[in-house]
Amino acid sequence: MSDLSATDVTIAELDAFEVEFSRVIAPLSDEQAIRGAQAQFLGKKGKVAEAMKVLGKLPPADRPKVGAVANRIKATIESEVARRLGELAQAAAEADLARVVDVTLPARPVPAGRLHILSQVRLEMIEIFAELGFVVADGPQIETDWHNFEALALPKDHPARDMQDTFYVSEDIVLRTHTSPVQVRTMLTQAPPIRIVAPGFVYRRDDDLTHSPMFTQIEGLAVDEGLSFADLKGVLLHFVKRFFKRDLGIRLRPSYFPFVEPGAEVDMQCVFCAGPGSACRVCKSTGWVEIGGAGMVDPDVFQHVKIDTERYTGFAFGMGIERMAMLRHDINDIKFYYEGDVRFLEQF
Ligand code: 2NM
Repeated sequence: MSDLSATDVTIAELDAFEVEFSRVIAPLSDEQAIRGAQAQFLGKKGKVAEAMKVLGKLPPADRPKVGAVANRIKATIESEVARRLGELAQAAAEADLARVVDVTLPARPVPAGRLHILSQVRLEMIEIFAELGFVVADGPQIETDWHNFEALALPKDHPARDMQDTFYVSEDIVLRTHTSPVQVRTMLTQAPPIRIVAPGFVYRRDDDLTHSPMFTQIEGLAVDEGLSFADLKGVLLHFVKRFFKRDLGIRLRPSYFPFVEPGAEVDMQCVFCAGPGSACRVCKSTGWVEIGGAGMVDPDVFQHVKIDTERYTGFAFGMGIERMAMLRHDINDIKFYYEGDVRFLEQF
């Protein structure tokens, strides 16, 4: 042992502080105690300072080496103090948070939105017609009298104008009573062959249990060479089977629409009952329910939009989206569509 120099002894002593300090600080768990331990080693009268008092007695050449060891020990102790104080602060913050927020609670459910049932049904209807080559056409809801009536062979004095009580914006401007003006605009701007569906809001001065002043329609139009009533029936039959996912039949009853000739009302077999004989509120036990109107475009309409009546024929049809959604989802009152009651809406 006698060959250990004073320098070696001092360095060994300083090195021992590092181990000693970690033993001292390990069980401490409050800031004051940790600061105390720090002072005990690094303070003015601390262990490191005490050990360094011998520095003046060591050979001058050894002093930088001893100083470097002392600095290393100081740095180690300081960083250990900082690390432990950081841990304490973090634990305190977490404890604080836990008092206010129970982080183990399950998250509050975020209510998922969805498309309105009328939008869902509209998109499904569009999809089915798209499979048959129809594309969506769009137009203004505030229309000229000409696009909504005149071009559809409904002059101002025509009695059929009463069929659709109209909201007038001014003498020549109306809220469209059907989406047919979209067909008119398409025929004015596109050459046949035409295959379009026009979905959207329409307006009529009606307001009772089965009528709303604003409702949604989808109308279809095909114009080409050689189109016949059979093509119309084929499109409607395909639509009904696809939409209701059942092998239902349709029938076309002669009826009057001013812009088609011949015109027909479209019935389909009742989705709710087994036909005549069973007491059914939907079809009144006839086995058939009306779903819309249709017909061959009247040559008068083609003349208004300058389509060659010698070359082209066309068929058109129209359905109410509210009605199709009612039949599809067993909804029995149109008011549900417009009330915005989530108990209704979230069923779909
Ligand atoms: C219906 C019924 C019958 C129809 C006719 C036309 C047009 F513009 F081509 F003349 N568009 N829509 C039509 C025909 C609509 O809805 C009940």
